[in-house]
Amino acid sequence: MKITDAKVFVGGPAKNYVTLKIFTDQGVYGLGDATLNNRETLPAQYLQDYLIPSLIGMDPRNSEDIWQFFYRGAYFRRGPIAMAAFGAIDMALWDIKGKMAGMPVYQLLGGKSREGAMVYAHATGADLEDLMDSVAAYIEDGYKAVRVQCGIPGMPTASYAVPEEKGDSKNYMTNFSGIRPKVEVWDSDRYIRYMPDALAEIRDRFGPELHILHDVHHRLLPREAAEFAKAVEPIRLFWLEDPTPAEDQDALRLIRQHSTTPIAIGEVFNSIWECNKLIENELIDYIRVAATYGGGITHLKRIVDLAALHHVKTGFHGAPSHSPISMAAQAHLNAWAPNFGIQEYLVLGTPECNALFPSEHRMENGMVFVSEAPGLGVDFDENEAAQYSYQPGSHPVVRLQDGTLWNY
Ligand code: GCO
Ligand code: MG
Repeated sequence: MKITDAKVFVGGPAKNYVTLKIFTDQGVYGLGDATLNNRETLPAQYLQDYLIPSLIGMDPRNSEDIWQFFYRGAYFRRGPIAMAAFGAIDMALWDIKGKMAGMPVYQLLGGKSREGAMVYAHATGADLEDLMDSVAAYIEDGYKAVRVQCGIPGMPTASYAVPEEKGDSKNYMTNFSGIRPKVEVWDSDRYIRYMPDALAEIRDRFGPELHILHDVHHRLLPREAAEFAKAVEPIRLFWLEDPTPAEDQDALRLIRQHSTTPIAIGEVFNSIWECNKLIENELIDYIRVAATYGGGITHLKRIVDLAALHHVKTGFHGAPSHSPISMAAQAHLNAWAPNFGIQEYLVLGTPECNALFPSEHRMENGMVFVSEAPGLGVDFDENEAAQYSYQPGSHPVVRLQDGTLWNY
């Protein structure tokens, strides 16, 4: 069996999805997602210029060897661009493998460990009152877990994942359009003084059953993060996400020494080498690496297996920039993983998105039910794709009030 061709498409409804389609001499094709949010043209170019020429002629069934060929063959290893490109190839090869075997990918990983996988939605609001309405709406829809973010009184600008205007909450998406970054102004002290009480009010209003998650988005210093994690301990969060930037892994030790609040980290990691120490030292509770820029199913499975040895559960990144293809790859891992924790899930299902990526996966009552179709269980409509093209976008940058640049 041989790979005969591969094509890359960039674009989509309101998002630049990077979709890879690998063709074979047996008529079976595979799909992969290489969407690196706001840097989409780079993995696309990497695939086109460097990887696809070598891929043609290879036996698609040898997905492990092909992964090693590109990873080791790059010499300059890792990084989000390369790992997104390898990840897309890897997902497409698992898709082909499943289609050839006549089995959904989760069967090839070891079968189902559960029927449905719990997901969390993003509740948000310009203020706490709006956030409460947003949480209530998700509970009404059957969600068992919600991530909560809201505006902080006196904060100079709206900050991460928070709308500027009241009333703009459920299904709010950060607007990344335009190539020049928008500037947010941040004040950690204000945040630390306000947010623990706000989280306590949410717990009081919705009771002990709701799984409450909160994302600090890398904004705090280690000592501040330890103070914050300790202050929110009585609220019993499901997790506290990215309390500090993850480059300094010892920072997590300080947080651990001061609090038992569960910690989730890893959405910006690209490989096992960025989280093996955090996992082995049991400094985190949930690992958030995504199939998209974490090298696909082959590499993410290695991380999941290591995590399982250290009581670390999965909580894969699932921001709306991931296309339904990588969300499907993660749905298969979630169905299998003995140490599954939760899946981040944002409403992708606009009619335009469903038309571009017809999918067999089902979302019901805050749970994802994995597709039983052979392969990944998602298709890609090239006719639909023809109407879309790349639209430039950028993440905001963050400054402190005196102008100092901070972490987005
Ligand atoms: C999350 C993330 C995202 C990121 C986004 C950047 O927890 O979902 O923090 O919202 O900000 O993926 O592209
Ligand atoms: Mg996050």
